Amino acid sequence: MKNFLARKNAVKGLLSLSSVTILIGNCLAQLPTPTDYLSKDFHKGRREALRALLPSNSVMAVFAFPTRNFSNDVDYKYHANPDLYYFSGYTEPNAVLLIFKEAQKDSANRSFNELFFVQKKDALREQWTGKRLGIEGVKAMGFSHVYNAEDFDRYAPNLSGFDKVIFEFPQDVSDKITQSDDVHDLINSFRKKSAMPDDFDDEVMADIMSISQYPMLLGSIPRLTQYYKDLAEDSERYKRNPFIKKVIQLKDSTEAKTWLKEMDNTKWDPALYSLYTKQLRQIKTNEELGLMRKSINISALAHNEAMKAVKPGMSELELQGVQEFIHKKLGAEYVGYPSIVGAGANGCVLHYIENNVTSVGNKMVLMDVGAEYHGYSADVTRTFPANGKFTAEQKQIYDIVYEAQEAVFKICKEGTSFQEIEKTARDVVAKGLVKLGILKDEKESRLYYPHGCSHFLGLDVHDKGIYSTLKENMIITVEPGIYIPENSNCDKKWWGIAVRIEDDVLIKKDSYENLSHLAPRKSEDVEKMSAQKSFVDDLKVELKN
Ligand SMILES: [Mn+2]
Repeated sequence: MKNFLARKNAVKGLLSLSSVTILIGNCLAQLPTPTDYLSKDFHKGRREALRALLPSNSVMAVFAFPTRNFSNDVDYKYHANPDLYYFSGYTEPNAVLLIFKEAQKDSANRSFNELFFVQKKDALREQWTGKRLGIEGVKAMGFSHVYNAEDFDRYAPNLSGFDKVIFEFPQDVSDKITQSDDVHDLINSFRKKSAMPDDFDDEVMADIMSISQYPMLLGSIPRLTQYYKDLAEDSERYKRNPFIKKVIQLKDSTEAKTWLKEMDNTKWDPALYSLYTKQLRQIKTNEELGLMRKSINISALAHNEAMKAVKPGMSELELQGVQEFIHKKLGAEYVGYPSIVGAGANGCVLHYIENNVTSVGNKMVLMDVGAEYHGYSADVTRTFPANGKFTAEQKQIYDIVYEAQEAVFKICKEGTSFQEIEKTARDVVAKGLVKLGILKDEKESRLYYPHGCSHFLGLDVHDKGIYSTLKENMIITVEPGIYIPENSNCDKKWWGIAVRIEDDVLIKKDSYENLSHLAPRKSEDVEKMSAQKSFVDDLKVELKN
């Protein structure tokens, strides 16, 4: 498909508006589409919860993500900013939502506490890239004051009078030269309207202003100053930032307090944006839990089909395809992250996504694959032998990882700290590796278990949240692993064995629920699943030369 919209001005006159409208009307005949999206009330409730957190006389801006180029005139499929989706349900680019703490008045003396600038309707573009909601469509989503994004510069109020202007600019923003309403332009107008100094570096400031959220970092001033000295050596942007210049000269905690206070008084605040979105998104509402259950069930069922399908002659890509086919069959629009399918030692590469081995042989296959359903991501890993039977060595390693998971499950409940979780998993793995003679000292466990055990899960696969103690209705992963690369300093028989088992856990007051339980975890249950017939067993598709 050649997208002539790249040259829109030259062709715009070729089609009359009315004929295009009729064409689109015909294209959008009433075929069934999903009906289980988040409700208007959910999004409104999230905005109200945010407003309750906002300090007095403040405004928070949530920008749409930019579109991203794939190559030439083709873009990647658009992925919405999870924060904007969370607060509004809107999933189009070229938009910014302003949420005010207190009610404001418009020129007609009508009161509002939200302003939403959205992508404008454009019949010609809609013929190519699909329906846009436009102002009326977004009003129907529960917003009273909605405008076209191209009017942001002209119509949005002056924001410089607020005590706090809370925001986060998306990553990877670039100026689209044919557009005046892309996120690049919206950010420029926003900076102007909030009187943000030209040299205000939002990313460096987001880092440094978040420090007060990590009391541990402030425990040792020499460590803190050294950390930023190192960063300033590597990065010009860190080096020239006035707050960084100060932090690397801090002598004691009294000076640190003055420095923190100075930062807290800064009007433009990306750190509060990060804090509030973490505080809200880490606790799942019932509606969100419903979608999480779907994405996780879909992923677990897809893992089962991969276990049934696997054969030594299969490729990594083929297994990826089996699993992603099930995602799509069950309605998941995306994967939550690029699928990881690693046979044998490829499993040791933690984010291996090449998946280009043409025949997995008699190795184990590590599949870390999760669906995204209506924005909510699963994150599930299973490791299984391609020939259906674990070897003695594979099973010994597998069972240590399984035991580490079991030990963590036992403490998954409100009040447990992430530190306890990490320590519990690492202790089991370290002891197991010493017992098998793979490690001499438990302290060296990072050699074969180099990552953490748990992270938040939700709209992002590594979801926003505060890593202190577990609370009811958080969802976290539990994913210990053991990876023994070729040529490791241990008996050869262990080389190339890589195992990760990853489940998604809902935290309750006194217990937990394993949301990914539909996919077997025990080694003998994995073997049983593998022995079942697969829907691809009889599939005959061959590429003839
Ligand atoms: Mn994970």
